[in-house]
Amino acid sequence: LCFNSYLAPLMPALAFELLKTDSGSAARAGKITTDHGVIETPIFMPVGTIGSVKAVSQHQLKQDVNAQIILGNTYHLYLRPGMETMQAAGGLHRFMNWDRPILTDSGGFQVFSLAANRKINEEGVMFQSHIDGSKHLFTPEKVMDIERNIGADIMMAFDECPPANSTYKYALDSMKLTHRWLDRCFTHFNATPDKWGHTQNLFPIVQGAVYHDLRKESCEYIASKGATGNAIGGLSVGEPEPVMYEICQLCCENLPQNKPRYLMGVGTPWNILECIGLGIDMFDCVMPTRNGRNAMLFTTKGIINIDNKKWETDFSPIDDGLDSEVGHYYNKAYVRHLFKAGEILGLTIASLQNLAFYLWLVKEARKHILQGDFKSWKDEIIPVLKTRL
Ligand code: PRF
Repeated sequence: LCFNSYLAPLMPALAFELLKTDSGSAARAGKITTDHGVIETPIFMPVGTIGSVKAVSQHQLKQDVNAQIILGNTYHLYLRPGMETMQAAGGLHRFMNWDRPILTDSGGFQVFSLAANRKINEEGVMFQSHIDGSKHLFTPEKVMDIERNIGADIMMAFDECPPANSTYKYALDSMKLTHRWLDRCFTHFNATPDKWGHTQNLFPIVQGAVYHDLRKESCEYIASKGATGNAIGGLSVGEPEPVMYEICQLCCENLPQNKPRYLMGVGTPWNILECIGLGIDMFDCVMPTRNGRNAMLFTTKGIINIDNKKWETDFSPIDDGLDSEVGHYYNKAYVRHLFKAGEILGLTIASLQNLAFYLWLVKEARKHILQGDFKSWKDEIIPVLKTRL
C-alpha cells in the first residue's frame, strides 16, 4: 500500500486522446495510453482466455499479428491455474511473458455460458466449475480481487448478461442488479491498491437487453461512475443484426464522448466496421481464432473454407493483400493439406491469418477515419469481405 501511494502521483490512469471524429459517421480515431504502452483505436483485441491466444505464441502475436492488447478471462484463470499460482507468478504479464496491455473479462458472461448449476442472488453467483464440478461463489468483491491479482490493465465490472429474448421485467431486474454490483465493484476497487506496480482501470458495462429505455438508463448510470472507459455488453447474443446496430448506436450516443467505448464479444468483420461507424473504439471476439481452427479463413478478398476441394492444387498465397507475412508465406493447397491431415500447424496458420486480418481491418479503418473517407471505404469493402471464395 505504501509503495503504491508513494508511486501513485507518477502513474496516471489510462488516458484517451481523441484524434479525429469522422464527418460522414460517428467513427473515431484515438489513442489509449496505459502503463504497458499505447493502443491505437479503433482496435481489435485477440482473446487469450486462459493466458494463451489459442494456437498462437506470444512471439507470433507481436511479430505476425502486432496485437496491441489481449484479453484474459477471470473465470478460466481463477479455475486454472488458480490464484495461488497467479500470485506466485507475479500476475499474468509475468506468468505468460507478455509486456503489452491485458484486459480481463469479469466472468459475468462465462459463468452464464459455461458453468453448471448457477444460482444467482443479490450476493453474487454460485456455480460449479465446467472442469471438475467444484463449487464456487463469485461476488463483485471477489471478482475485483481476482482481476487485481491477474494484474489486468483494464478490469471489467462483474455483470449479468441477460439472454436476447429476455422479457422486459427480467431485463429491468437484471440491469438493476448489474448496477448494484457495479457500485460494489467500484467500492472494492477503490479500497484496494494496484497489485503489481502498474495502474489498473475498472470499466463498467452497460446492459438492458434490447429495450431502448433500459439501455439509455444504463448508459446514464454507467457514465455517472466517471470511469476511464465504458463497455457495452449483452449484444451479439442472438438478437437480429439490425437490432444490435440500433442498440449499439443508442449506447454510443448516451456514453461519454471523451472515453473509449468497448463493444464486448463482437463480431464478424462487417459487424466491426459498422460498429466503428457508430462510435465503438474497442472490440474482442473469439471468431478469428475459433473459426480459423474450423478451417474458415478471413482474407482481404473474402472468406475461404480451406477444407474445400477447390483449393487442392491452388498454390497461390492465402492472402497477398495483407500486410502480415503469414498471408504471403503459405499457399492455399498447403494449408488445406495441413487441415486434411489434422496437422497442428494448420491451426496456427489459420489463427495467425485471421488475427492478422482483423488487426489489418481496424488499422485500415483508422487510416480512413484519419483520411476522412471512412464511410465510403466501409460501404465499398463490406461486400468484398462477405464474399465466399
Ligand atoms: N458481459 C461480459 N462479457 C461479455 C459480454 C457481456 O455482456 C458479452 C456479450 N456480447 C461478451 N462478453 N462481462
